[in-house]
Amino acid sequence: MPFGSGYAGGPTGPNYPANPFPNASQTFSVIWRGQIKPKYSGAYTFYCSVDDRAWIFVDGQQVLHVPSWTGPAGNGAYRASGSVNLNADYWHDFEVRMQNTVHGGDHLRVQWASNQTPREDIPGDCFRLREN
Ligand SMILES: [Ca+2]
Repeated sequence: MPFGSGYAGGPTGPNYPANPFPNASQTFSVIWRGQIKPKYSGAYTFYCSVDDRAWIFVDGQQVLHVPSWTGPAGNGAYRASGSVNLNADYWHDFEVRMQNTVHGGDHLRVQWASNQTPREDIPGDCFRLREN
């Protein structure tokens, strides 16, 4: 599915995240950009809990789209990506996009797991801000 399809003015638009829903007052969108490097190479699964929508990209490829509210983090209410190969010797570009819509609450949590890494929040020493 093309990124953001079905959402008029959604995050495929050139002005994202500015004003994605111009007629709603309690909305906002956020992009977090950085890089991730796991301690062990292998196939990873990403997990996301969000209110209301999220998209996760690794090395420029969309790996997870959460199209609607999942419930709070810690409640078992995560959506999972497919398998994503990560190399422990390489900083992979990583981007999370989030939208909150008309309902007041919001939350976002992103985790990962692999055969050698129990599901966890991505550790701070495996993440850095992108330099460009
Ligand atoms: Ca919300």
